Amino acid sequence: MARWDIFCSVVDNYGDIGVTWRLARQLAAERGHALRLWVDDLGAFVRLCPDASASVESQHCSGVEVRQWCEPFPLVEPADVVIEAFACQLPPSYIEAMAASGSRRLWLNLEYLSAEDWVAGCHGLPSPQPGGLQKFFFFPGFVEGTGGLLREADLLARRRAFQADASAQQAFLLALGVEREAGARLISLFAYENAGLAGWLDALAVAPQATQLLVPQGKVLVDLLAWLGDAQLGPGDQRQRGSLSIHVLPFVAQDDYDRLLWCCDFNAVRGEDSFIRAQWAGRPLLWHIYPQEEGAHWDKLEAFMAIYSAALTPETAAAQAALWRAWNAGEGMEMAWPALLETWPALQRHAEQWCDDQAARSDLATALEQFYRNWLSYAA
Ligand code: TRH
Repeated sequence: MARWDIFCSVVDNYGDIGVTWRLARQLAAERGHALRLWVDDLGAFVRLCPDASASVESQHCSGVEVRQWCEPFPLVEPADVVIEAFACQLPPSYIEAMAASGSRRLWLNLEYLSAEDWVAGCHGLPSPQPGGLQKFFFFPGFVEGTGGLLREADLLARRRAFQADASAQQAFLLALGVEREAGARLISLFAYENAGLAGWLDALAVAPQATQLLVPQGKVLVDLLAWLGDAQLGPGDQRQRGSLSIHVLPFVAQDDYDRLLWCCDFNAVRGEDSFIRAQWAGRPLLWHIYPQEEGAHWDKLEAFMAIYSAALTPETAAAQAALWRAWNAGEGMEMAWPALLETWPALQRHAEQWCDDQAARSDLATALEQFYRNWLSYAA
């Protein structure tokens, strides 16, 4: 058993805390490590873990010691493995304590996920730091030579059992106020503000097959309100437009969000963590990538689409690419959605196959632990 400190600075949204909270839980539950998760915005953490408190300095949640990352930073003994998530800056006093401790600490910067080619070349590279310390870059990824993806050991077994259990799904949805209509396509929608939503909703409202669209509270509600011509929408609200019924859901706990994805036939997701979880759901998906300055996110989007669609026929790959580009450009969904439906069975098969292929690789927590062991034996 080793002691691990994970530092998370919440930049915006929920991806930073979403990833680190999952990783901390997994390392504690599956590997028996002592985990401290330092978070500078407990308010964001509590959205994902509603049983927690946003106002205590220290609390234990799912086997993890969750600590408020405040200034001045308390005097603590540095852990054996120190992870700064997404290049957040560790407290200077903590770095000094690492340098002064006399024993070696593994210091890792856990990077954002990208499918771009350069990632494998940078994964694991060292970066010398003042005070004789060394930091390593750890990149998650989809291909050999990267650190893999977050995936709990029992995740796919739990997912498949839930998807095979119609009454468990029904009970779960009913608790969220959703009654599943026979023959309707169930879609979840988690996205940033998106001008392309109107075109998609237009297409869904006139489609021959009914759609139930489940929208957890969040940024995209602005565009939903504009399309509906409503002033306000909250959890539990429902609207019908043609063959489209819209259900507004509360923002649910992280494990429930997984279940929501497992229930749906199609998941629109965003950022990093929900994007990975939709892949583990084994269902077709639509990714709203986190927009970056100067359009840097487009290369990331294209890089992922290239590897995700490699095994698809050119027609299916083109339909999927057209939809993803339309969604991220914020226009053209009314054309791209009906075209995608033509490829539906192939997309469904592919989503399961992709999930299996990715699951055949080491997961991120295992890769981190392996990196630590290698580092220890190298250091010995
Ligand atoms: O919230 P995000 O947009 O986070 C983003 C990305 O991580 C991006 O890469 C980063 O640069 C930026 O933040 C700062 O999307 P993401 O990554 O999917 O995180 C959302 C988390 O919220 C995820 O862990 C799932 C969780 N969630 C719930 O727990 N309940 C819910 O109801 C919903 C909708 C999401």
